[in-house]
Amino acid sequence: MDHKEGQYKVRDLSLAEEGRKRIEWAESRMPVLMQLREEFADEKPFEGYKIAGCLHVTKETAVLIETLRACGAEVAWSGCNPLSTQDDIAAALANNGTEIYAWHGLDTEDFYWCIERTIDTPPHLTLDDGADLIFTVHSDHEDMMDHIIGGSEETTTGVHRLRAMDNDGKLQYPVYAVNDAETKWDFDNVYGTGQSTIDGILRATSTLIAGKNFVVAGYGHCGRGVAMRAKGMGANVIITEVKATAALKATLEGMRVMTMEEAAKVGDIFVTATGMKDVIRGEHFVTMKEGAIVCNTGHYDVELNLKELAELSTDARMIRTDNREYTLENGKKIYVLADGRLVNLAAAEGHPSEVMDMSFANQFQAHLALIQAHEAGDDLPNVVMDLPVELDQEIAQVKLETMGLRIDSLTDEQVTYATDYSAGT
Ligand code: RBV
Repeated sequence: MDHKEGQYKVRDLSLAEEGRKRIEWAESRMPVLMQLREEFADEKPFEGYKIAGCLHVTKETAVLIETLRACGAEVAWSGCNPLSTQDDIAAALANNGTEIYAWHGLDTEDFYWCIERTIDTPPHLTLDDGADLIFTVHSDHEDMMDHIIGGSEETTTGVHRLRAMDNDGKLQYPVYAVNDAETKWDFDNVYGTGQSTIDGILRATSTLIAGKNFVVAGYGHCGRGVAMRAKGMGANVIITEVKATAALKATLEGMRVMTMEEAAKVGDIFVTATGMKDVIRGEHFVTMKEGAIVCNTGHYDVELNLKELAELSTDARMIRTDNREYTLENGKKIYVLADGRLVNLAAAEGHPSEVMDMSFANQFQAHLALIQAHEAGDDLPNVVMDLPVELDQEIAQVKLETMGLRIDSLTDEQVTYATDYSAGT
């Protein structure tokens, strides 16, 4: 472990060069964020502000961190999941002067130790993925509230947590729900999760997807993305749901819908994407087929009840990286990937850079907006806020341009037509 008090704690600083090359690769695929870096590098709107971040330490996050720093921010960072930190990226960031506390495979105690180090000096802004940092600040650091201007949240689960805090009147500073921006959820959650989840499953198993009964629990944006990609690879996709409209959409999109009780008996590969606990539990594991592969792509490791699986098992061993083989009392073997933690980040590299480009452009803009409001003396309410919808069109427009794509604009007559309610048949 390489540790410099107050500056970094990472697994191995000698991995920095490898990490640096991967960051450069991500930069070449994140034109929107790189354009923001170029646009604001001289002005440095973040100068004088400290951002504490708690988000997966990946090559894409490194591009976000270095963009914020290039635009003047002081940054202190921790990972937001025990298995998602890429040690070479953490090393490259530490080596480049980023205050970072993150390594792959830390335990719960170390996880919160890392978060605490990022707020040893109080931040002005918090940037979360899953709300663990903002929750820590609210629970244990009441004294920092006057210092903090606002925050942002990256993911669906975190936004749910924050809305619950907001409804309870417990939120003490304004937070942008970056997840809820169209250029985030409609791309990252669908195409990002879709591809990276399959990527994680393949790296951990190298299994054939074609012809398999592929069960996806949850048909929200993430589940839909996974189902779409699995179908495209020739799987027979089965959806389990608790929400009638979501189940109906799945049916009309050509998926089979059944209960988990039924799906457990026929599935070859299972992925949970619900945000709910105990989606696959003991009663399901015992009825699964020999060799079933089970994983989760939701933010927290609560969707698979692995405690019940362990109780039903006589043996467990790592059969390959990120793949644990359980032998059940009934003699069957079940393979659990990444110990039920989000398989796309634990067993693969998370979402591709191209989609994170838009998610992180939204993060950048959220923090810029918080600072601008602060400097203008605007008193933002202590609630969960949406980013302005115009921002989605701006981000999408830049993204299209960088892809060499052009779209039409309305003629003056069309604009008039669009607002003329008297025009009918
Ligand atoms: N996520 N980040 C990455 N490559 O850095 N991949 C996925 C990456 C984020 C994604 O935005 C999602 O909302 C969150 O991880 C789930 O924790």
